[in-house]
Amino acid sequence: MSQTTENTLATPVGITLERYIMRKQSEFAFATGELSQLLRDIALAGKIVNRDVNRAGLSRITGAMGEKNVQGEHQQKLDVEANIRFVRALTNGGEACAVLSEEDEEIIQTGNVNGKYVVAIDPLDGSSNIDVNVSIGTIFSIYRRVSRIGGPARKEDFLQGGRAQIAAGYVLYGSSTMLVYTTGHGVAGFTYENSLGEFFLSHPDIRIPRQGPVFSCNEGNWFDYPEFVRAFLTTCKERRLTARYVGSLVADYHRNLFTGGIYLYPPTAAQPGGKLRLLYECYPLAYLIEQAGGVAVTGADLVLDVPPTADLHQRAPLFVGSADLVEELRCKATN
Ligand code: AHM
Ligand code: MG
Repeated sequence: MSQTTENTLATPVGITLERYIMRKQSEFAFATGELSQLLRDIALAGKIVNRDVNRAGLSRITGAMGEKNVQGEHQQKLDVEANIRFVRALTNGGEACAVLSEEDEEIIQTGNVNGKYVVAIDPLDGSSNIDVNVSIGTIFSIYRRVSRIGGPARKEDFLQGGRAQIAAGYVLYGSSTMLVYTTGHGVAGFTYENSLGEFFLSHPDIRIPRQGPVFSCNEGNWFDYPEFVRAFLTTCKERRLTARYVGSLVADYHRNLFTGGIYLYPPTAAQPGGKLRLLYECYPLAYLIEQAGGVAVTGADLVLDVPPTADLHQRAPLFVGSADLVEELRCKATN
């Protein structure tokens, strides 16, 4: 056997997402497999969007030349395309009765009236980075519906509050593509193996360090930040923390999850309620960070304890990351 072959074989590719989901399912006495199917559907859409993102530059050239692709479909912006991919996958999978998406004002009824779940998604987050080849992501949040099975989903299904989520996660389309999710029993991360077309378990029990070297925010908004945020950022600089801001929430969050750090999107003068959306950005990432040992607040309050209003697309400030850093910020918000 050659040295190269030996080296390749010495590193097993590991557990596929599929097998991991099956194993986890068998660990829960009353698990019926429906949630597992939902996660598979999300992974499938993630793979397709990964492919679309990877050839985005080429598709744009095609679009500019003819406006229609080889299938005769009109070229679409990537975020709209990602929305279609996820809604289709969730519709075809059969378990989600409705989807709430950043791209659509109203709830999308999938027609799966017997589906027990609803899914809130930001299909492609990081709008400003989509066209310039910088990491972007998908964020998702899953609830068990409270409306009657057999009928259409209702707004209330999505307005149960952050603590009612039964699963949440994200897909990061970056230097490698990863799916990271929780079902309330810790956080696991899977890396996509392009040539095999599979996600493999690469990060089994993700824990965010209590402290961290990074703060991530758009400092261009400094003069619009509330005093407590400026005071906190000043202490970060005094302690020589590192500034890192991609401008894609998933990418910034993912980095800080591994290195330790804090991501901030404070309220500003222009957006006193914050910029990020509560239901499909703040809640899922707050649920996941708590599962990884971190903290997420909107200021003085834990994100997951903030009750939703009737607005499906409501915004909230977000401070999320390492427990000690976020608590320090929270203290300043309270005083
Ligand atoms: P989007 O949902 O329109 O993409 O907006 C959310 C994005 C986040 O990914 C990112 O952290 C933030 O907005 C960046 O905003 P800003 O450009 O104001 O710093
Ligand atoms: Mg977004």
